Formats: sequence, structure tokens, C-alpha cells
Amino acid sequence: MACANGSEPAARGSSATLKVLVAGGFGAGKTTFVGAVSEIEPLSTEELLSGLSEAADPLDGVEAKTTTTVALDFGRITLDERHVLYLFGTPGQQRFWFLWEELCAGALGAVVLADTRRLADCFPAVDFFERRGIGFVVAVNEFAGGHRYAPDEVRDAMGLGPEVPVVRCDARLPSSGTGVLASLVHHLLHPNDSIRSSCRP
Ligand SMILES: Nc1nc2c(ncn2[C@@H]2O[C@H](COP(=O)(O)OP(=O)(O)OP(=O)(O)O)[C@@H](O)[C@H]2O)c(=O)[nH]1
Ligand SMILES: [Mg+2]
Repeated sequence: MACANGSEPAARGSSATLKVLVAGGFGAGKTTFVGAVSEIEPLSTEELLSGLSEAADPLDGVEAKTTTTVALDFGRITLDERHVLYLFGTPGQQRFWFLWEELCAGALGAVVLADTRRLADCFPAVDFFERRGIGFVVAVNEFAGGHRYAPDEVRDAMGLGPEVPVVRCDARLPSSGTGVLASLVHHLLHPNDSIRSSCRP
């Protein structure tokens, strides 16, 4: 398994760092997800949304949103005494997408958060990871008031292959986020499994 620096896991006695990206469309819940699962106070780079940015990234469905990530989110999970997982949340607004290239260096895999009220917003993240051969899972963040779709309905709407896990989550809940990460690890270890999960992590 590759590590954050692209090398093999460290030898017995030393530690290995693993890097996972949390991506998705504007306002899909990336910062919330990283903050919920991180064992440390997450690093976030939130700035107030301006009226000008709303022209480029409409707030339809996320009207309560007042800030946006302008660089990255960063969190950490210690898996055991030798393995530490670093989580990097990507910025959602299109004008910051150039940062994704830097953020994905050495990434093991990715979580693509989807908001079914604005499903197309996560297509660029799916394309980004597919083009780079980075394994990912799609986690449908179920917002209050949004229609609850079955994972296979989301898979079909997104044109995903059967091997890409689609799971449902609540980005605010640590247990739910951990379940999503477990799905990702399973997918990375068994990329050809035809997973058609309908379980909520
Ligand atoms: N009801 C509900 N609200 C959520 C959930 N996840 C996130 N939110 C709220 O949705 C808003 C957007 O969440 P963020 O975590 O900032 O989204 P983001 O994807 O990081 O946004 P950008 O960085 O601007 O692209 C916040 O007000 C969250 O509190 C969820 O699962 N359910
Ligand atoms: Mg954010």
C-alpha cells in the first residue's frame, strides 16, 4: 500500500503516514466531514462568502452557508501506533480548484461527498480522481429536506461503474464518517469488488 509520500509503508518500528482527500462540490460538507472524524482540532481555512462569489457558486440548497474553504481542511486519525491517517479537505469553489493538484500528491484515495440536491457539482471531483487513477468512494451526504435516494440510483445518475462504492452518510457524525473511510479502505484493498452497498455507515 502506498504512503503519503508515495513510498511503501514504513518498516516495522517506524510509522507510516497515509493521506486521504475529501472532495466534492461546493457546500457538500467536506469541512464538516473532516472536522467530525479528526482526533485533533481540524485546521480549516474558512473565509466569509461574498456576494460576488455567489454569482459563480449559487447557494441554492445551502442558503445558510456563510463561509467557504479557500485552501484546505486538515485533520488526523491515529489508526494504531504505526499508522496515522491524514485527511485533506479540498476547497469547493471552482476558482480554487487549481489547489487540488497539489493536494492530491501522494494520496492513497479519496472520498467524494455528494449532495443529491446538487449532484452535478461533484462530477468534476469524480472526473479528477478517475483521470489520475486514484481510488475513491462516493458518500452521499444526506441533508435535511433532501430526497433520500438509494445508492444504486445515485450510481446510475452519476454513471459510475459497479466497482465504485456508493454509501450514505451524515458528515456531522464521527461514526458515519469513520464508516465512509472504512468503505474507502476496503475499496482500495479490493478495487475490483462489485460493491453495491446500500448500508448507511
Ligand atoms: N443538515 C446537514 N447539514 C450539513 C451536513 N453536512 C454539512 N452540513 C452543513 O452544510 C453547510 C456546508 O458544510 P461545509 O462543511 O462547510 O461544506 P464544504 O463542502 O466544506 O463547503 P465548501 O468548502 O465551501 O465547498 C454547513 O453549514 C454545515 O453545517 C449534513 O450532513 N446535514
Ligand atoms: Mg469546506
